[in-house]
This record gives sequence, C-alpha cells and structure tokens, in this order.
Amino acid sequence: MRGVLAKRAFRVVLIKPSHYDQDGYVIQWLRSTLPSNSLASVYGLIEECARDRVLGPDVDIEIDACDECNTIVDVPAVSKRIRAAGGGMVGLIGVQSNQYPRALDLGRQFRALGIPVVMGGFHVSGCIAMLPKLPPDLQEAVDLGIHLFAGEAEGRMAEVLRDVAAGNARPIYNHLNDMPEMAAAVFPILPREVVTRVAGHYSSFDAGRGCPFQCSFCTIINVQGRKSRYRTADDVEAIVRANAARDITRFFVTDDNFARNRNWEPILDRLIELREQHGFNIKLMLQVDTLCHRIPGFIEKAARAGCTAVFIGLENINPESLMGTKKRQNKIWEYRDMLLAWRRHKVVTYAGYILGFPTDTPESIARDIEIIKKELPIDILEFFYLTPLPGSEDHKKLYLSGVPMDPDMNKYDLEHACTAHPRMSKEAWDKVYNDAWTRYYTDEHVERIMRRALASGIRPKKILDLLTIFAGSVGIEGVHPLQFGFFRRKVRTQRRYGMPVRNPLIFYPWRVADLLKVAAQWLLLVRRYRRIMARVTADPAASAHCDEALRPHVAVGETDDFVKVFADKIPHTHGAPVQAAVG
Ligand code: B12
Ligand code: SF4
Repeated sequence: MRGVLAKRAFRVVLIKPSHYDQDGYVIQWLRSTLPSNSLASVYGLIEECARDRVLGPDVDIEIDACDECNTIVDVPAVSKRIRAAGGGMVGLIGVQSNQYPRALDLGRQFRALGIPVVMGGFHVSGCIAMLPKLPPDLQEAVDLGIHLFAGEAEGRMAEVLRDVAAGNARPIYNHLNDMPEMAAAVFPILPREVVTRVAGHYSSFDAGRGCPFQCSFCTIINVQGRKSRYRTADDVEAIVRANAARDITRFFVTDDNFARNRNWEPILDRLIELREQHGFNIKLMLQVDTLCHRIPGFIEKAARAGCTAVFIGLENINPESLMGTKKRQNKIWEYRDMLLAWRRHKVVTYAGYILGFPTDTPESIARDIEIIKKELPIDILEFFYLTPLPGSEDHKKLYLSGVPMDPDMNKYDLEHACTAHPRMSKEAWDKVYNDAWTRYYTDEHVERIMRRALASGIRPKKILDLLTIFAGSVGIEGVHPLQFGFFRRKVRTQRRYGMPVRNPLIFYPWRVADLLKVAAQWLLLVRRYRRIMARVTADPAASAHCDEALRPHVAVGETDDFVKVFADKIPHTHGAPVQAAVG
C-alpha cells in the first residue's frame, strides 16, 4: 500500500547463561530461587529501543528473554526463530566469571549457525577494567566473532543494535570510563512469564550502583565505581507500579549495599507510602552492611517498606582477616546489636561468611563457627571460599605477580579453591568448606535457630523452609544455595564443550538413580526438620526462649565473649572502642 512501509522484524534473544556442575552439565532447575537483575535490566533497555524504533520506523524489535537457571536453551530452535524473523541477535547477559565457559559454549554454537552474538557482564567488564591486556579467554570470544560489551549499557544499547543490524558491530564496546547516571534511567523489567519461573515470583531492581568501601576481594567498585549513583523515589515507584500491573510485588533489591545508597530514605518513604496508603503488598529482600543499624531510622523504615530478609556482608569475625582485605568497616563488637535490631522487626538475617583468609586455619574456622552459633543471632549462615574474582584487586595483584590461579573460570563460583592458601593445603581448605556447612547446620543448632525465630516472631514455616534449603543444598544437590532451585534438570546433550555426550543407555539409568538418591535424601531431611519444628512449636516455653545470642547488651561498654577472644587484634582495627581491647 502506498505510504505504508513494509514491516520488518529484528529478533533479540536475551539469555542469562548458567554454569556447569562438576560432571559438565548445566546447573538448571524447573524453578530457580533468585531472579536475574542483569536480565531484567537489559530487557528494559531493549524494550526502550523497541519503543523508540531505533532500527527505523519499519523495523519491529521483538524480544525473548530467559534465565538458563530455569529454562533450557535450544540453540537450533532459537537460531531458527531469529532467521524466521529476518534477522536479529543473541545477547548473553550478565555473564559472571563462573558463567563465562558456559556463555562461550553457547556463543560458539550460535556463531557456528551464523547468528550475531553480543556478550556483557562482570567477567568482561572486570577483566577489561583491571588487566593490562585482554586475557586469552576473552580473546577466544573475539576470535569466534562474539562482540564484547564492557561497562553499563544504559543509553548505549541503540548503538549496539544498529551496528549489529548493519553487520558492522565492533569487536569490543568499552564504556567503563563513562558510567551512566541512574536517576530517570530506564528500569529493569521482565514479562510475567519470565518472572514466574522464579519460585515465589520474585522480581528485582537495583535502586543504586557503586559502593564507597574498598574490600580487596570485591569486583563491584572497579566496575561500577565507588560513587553512589541512585534511582529516584519516582523511579522506584514506577518500577513497583509496572510490576504490580503484572501482579508482581516481591523484589530482590540488588544494590550491593542498600544502606550506602545515598537516596535510601526517600526511596523507603515512597515504598512505605505505597504499602500503607495505597495497599501495595510489597515484600523486599535487601543487601546491607554491618553498620546499617547506626543509620538513624534505616532498619525501622526498611521493615515498614516491606523488608522481610536481609543479606549482610559479615564475611568474618576475626578483625585481622577483615583488616587484611580492607574490610575495615566491619566492627565485630557491633555485630550482635546490628542483628538484634533486624530481629526486633521480624526480619530474617542471612550472613555471608568467607573461608580462607590468610590467617585462617581449620582450627580457627571451627572455633569461629562455634562462637557464631553461640553468640550471634544469625538465622542463615552461608559459606564462601575467598576467591580472587576477575575484576578485584586481589585478582589483579596475583595476576601481575604471576601467582598461579586456576585457569578454569567455571570454578570462580566461590565454591572452589582457585589459588593456593598460605596455611592450608587445597584438600584441607576443601574439607574446611564442606565441614563448615555441617558444623553450622547441626540438628542442635537448627533447633536453636527455630527457637530464636519463634521468640522473635518470625514465621515458623519460613524459617523451616530456609533451613531445609540451606542445610541440604550443598550436601544433597552439590550446589551453593545461591544457585539452588527446585527439581534439577540435566540435558544429556548439553554437556560442557570438550566433554563427551554420554550414550543414552548409560546416561538415563545414571540419571534415574541420581534422581532417586537425591529425592530420598531430601525426604529424610524434610521429615527430620519438620519433626524438630513440631517439637519447638509444641513447647509452651518456646516464645519466651532466650540465650546468649538474643541477650541485648545492657551495660555501657559491655561486650560479647567472642570479642574478648580477638581482643589483641582489635586495637589495630579502625574505630575500635577502648573497652573492647582491654575487656
Ligand atoms: C544480583 C546479583 C546476583 C543474583 C542474580 C544474578 C544477576 N546477575 O542478576 C544472584 C543471587 C543469583 C547472584 C548469584 C551469584 N553471584 Co552475583 N551478583 C549480583 C549483583 C549484586 C547485582 C547484579 C546486577 O543486577 N547488577 C546490575 C546490572 C545492571 O549490572 P550488570 O550485570 O553488569 O549488567 C550491565 C552491564 O554489564 C551490561 N550488560 C550485561 N549483560 C549485557 C549483555 C549485552 C548484550 C549488553 C550489550 C550489555 C550487557 O548492561 C547491564 C546494564 O547496565 C552483582 C554485583 C553488582 N553490583 O552488579 C553480583 C555479582 C555479579 N555476583 C557475583 C558472584 C561471584 C555471584 C556468585 C558466583 C556467588 C555469590 N556469592 O554471589 C553467585 C552465583 C550465580 C550463579 N552461578 O548462578 C560477582 C561476579 C564477579 C565475577 N567476576 O564473576 C558480583 C559482581 C559480585 C561480587 N562478589 O563481586 N548474584
Ligand atoms: S562492602 Fe560489599 S560492595 Fe562494598 S566494597 Fe565491600 S564487598 Fe564490595
């Protein structure tokens, strides 16, 4: 028809790659447990490009998105859809170092079928930000014709799409020196059918980026910077409303440290208004630091805004270890007050604990975990290996001084020893990691956590489910709880590049035996924990439970027993109170 342009399509398929288990199968589930904010961020940016018709008025940009942790990627079928649309590209989204080998394998397959591929995320950004030259694994991607994107893509996506559509995309886009403002930036969003593949239908957004601290194991500050860049309260309201229109009101706020978001208060005030005056049933999971309780009104407002769980970067209780990694902001003598402050608002606390600081030994770690169990009211403790993540100062130092590090990026998931430890052999470190989980999640301590939860008014079912997942994930599924999901899937043909695809007669019987074993182990664990919870809830004294960890400090200068254990280390810690040192 005269005057009307013939429509064309450009299909963008966004894939957030997972990573491989020790047998070379992709770690994926029927339902995953945590949403991918990188996927939501890039989806929002492509949607903006589609709205703005950046490829011309006659080109419809069509978008598919999936998180490989909960969706099986069929490479030939995706390629067919892109070709059927008349053109398009695959975006490999938010690729972390541990996901890089899987992302490269996907990229290799798409490239073999002639599909353009662009890859972004922390591995690309971290390596380019910190290393003097492109490492061999990134060079391999470039050699395959995969386009790399370093830095943040707000305001830069249209250029990438136009270049790919014109067939002249650059090998590397580097925007690391030019970080976009976040106020009024396009926000993360995903279609409902992508969000509902996450158990509990959690979506996500980052209310800010950047962190003022300088932990040497951290990559974030070298990629997103140390200046707080943040969304406005209006932006956050728009995010909540857009998701609520899709019947989604639970959010993982992915700021690494929401307490250091300079705009935390207007944002929380707006969320409180949405909850209390407009009836939005908002639920939030936040990540915070160990000093957040010092910020007047922060915890109270977070709870009123719907915060039901917080991830706290506790990292360690030995001041010497914390100093060694420049985590000077962690004051161990304030840990209990901080944890109790969250409990008063019925917020579940998760704390990350890093194993393998230079001064750690198997004995010191065992001692520290016992101290935590007795003296700190943490609900969920999760363990990680100290890992030189590409993009961190630790990695850069080892790289430049030629210290050997494991070349297999798949292992940079904080669940493997990737370089030598000064005081522990690799075997000893591995044993320490596995023992840490069993040492913390004993039946006796699980019962204590349940009693503490009941006494603090935390829902029994919630704590029971969390304890079951965190106690069983490593031992039964062999994966960290952060990667956990419900019902593990293993696709016979999707094995790591270079590993043989098993014969169906070998694969399927092995898989059935594997499934039965895992199901039986879960059944036993669930029954055991349910019995413990039944015993606790039946106890009339349970709600009045009090132990050392729940006892608030009352006297001026009073300190925990464990602080005394480290008294000789504390004077070297910035800001330490004098009483702690002599106590
Ligand atoms: C939320 C989060 C998670 C979530 C969700 C994952 C996700 N990516 O959304 C969960 C809980 C699942 C998770 C888990 C893990 N995470 Co995590 N996580 C984060 C966190 C806090 C925020 C991610 C985010 O949303 N960032 C904001 C987005 C917008 O940034 P982005 O991903 O870089 O994306 C931008 C650009 O890179 C670019 N881009 C990205 N992809 C693409 C693709 C294309 C085509 C283009 C053009 C552009 C582009 O555009 C985006 C918008 O600007 C980051 C820290 C951080 N500040 O980013 C750590 C981080 C990414 N995680 C990290 C790690 C190590 C892990 C774990 C291995 C262990 C752990 N303790 O956390 C696990 C394992 C995960 C797994 N194997 O599945 C590291 C990765 C470092 C590295 N070198 O690999 C980080 C950097 C934190 C750290 N400790 O240093 N994580
Ligand atoms: S507090 Fe967290 S985000 Fe900030 S530098 Fe330390 S590890 Fe990184």
